[in-house]
Amino acid sequence: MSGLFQPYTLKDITLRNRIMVAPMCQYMAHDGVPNDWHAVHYASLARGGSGLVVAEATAVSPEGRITPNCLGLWNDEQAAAFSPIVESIRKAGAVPGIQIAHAGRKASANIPWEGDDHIPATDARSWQPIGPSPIAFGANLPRTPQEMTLEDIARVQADFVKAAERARDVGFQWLMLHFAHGYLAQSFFSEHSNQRTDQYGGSAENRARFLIETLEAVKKVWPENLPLTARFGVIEFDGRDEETFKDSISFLKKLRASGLDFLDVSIGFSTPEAQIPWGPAFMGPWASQVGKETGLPVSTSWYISEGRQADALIRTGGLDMVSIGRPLLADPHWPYVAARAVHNKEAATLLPKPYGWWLAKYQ
Ligand code: FMN
Repeated sequence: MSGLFQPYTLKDITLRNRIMVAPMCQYMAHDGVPNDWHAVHYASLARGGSGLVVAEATAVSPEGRITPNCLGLWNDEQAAAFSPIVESIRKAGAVPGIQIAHAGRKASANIPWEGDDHIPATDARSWQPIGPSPIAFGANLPRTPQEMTLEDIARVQADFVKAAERARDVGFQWLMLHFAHGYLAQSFFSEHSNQRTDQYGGSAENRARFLIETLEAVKKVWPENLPLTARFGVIEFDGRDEETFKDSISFLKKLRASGLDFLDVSIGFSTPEAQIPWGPAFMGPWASQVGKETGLPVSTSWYISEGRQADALIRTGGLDMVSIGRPLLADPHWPYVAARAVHNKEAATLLPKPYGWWLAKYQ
């Protein structure tokens, strides 16, 4: 049975272990362009020993950013600035991945440590968020999105395709479509945010249409030999999970048939009223169930913080990978610490020689 430190192969890509750096927004970009912050951040994470480094939610268009300081991949300047970052991730032995995203009705917000709320419409830094229906998220994000026309839908899908092409050309080898967390794609799937009466709303099948079409369009440009993956919120913790989960499974089976290779299982975050049972690895059983019912390889994140716990999730918990967020912010060398915890004799080889050689010599 595979453990956390066994390599993982998907299509032509082999990861040195089952640890994915979860995408984590840094809110440090200007005009969507990566800079020295991102260069150091991603190189450090890759040097820390993770198998896969997924760059944060990167907007496919200016209006698709969560905040004015989010990364983007809608122009050549942004793509060129990603190039050395991709190279540094590869040099450190990790596979470079990227999450491409559109924030939908949650767009045009202040960065978390400056309010985490919608920028008022009267502020020159703000822009008009769009969504499937004119329904606001509420709470800290009260702005009502502009309902997308069919032309808007086609344009955003084309933006996803163009961003995927740039990601491909710049050397990313693992693409993650952001279909989760209440952003645009998830908001098409959820009845909390989608009350359309056309072919993109109503039945679960119609609410899945935007996501399936987007994947199918991206698949046409993404290399066949590289993983085409997504992150999707399979439930909302809103009291209607049985029905939502059933709809999610039917949708994911279709997405798999359309070419999805791997799913990072997450939460919908479509309503501020959700009652989420935060706790150690609490999404593990849901992800395992998704894997069993759809046949997709899966990962999940949320409060997976210990090496032995992560190893058990791979060995017996039904996961193919773990997606680690905050523990890697606390310590980019978390994979080394986790390897020590599971008594992996090769732990120090996860780190570059200037670190690992000494740790192996004097442990
Ligand atoms: N999830 C995404 O899908 N895309 C993001 O860009 C993203 N940005 C995040 C930024 C920060 C600073 C944090 C803490 C989380 C973010 N998340 C994002 C969620 C993480 O990917 C991850 O799922 C979450 O932190 C739970 O995992 P953890 O308990 O290991 O931190």
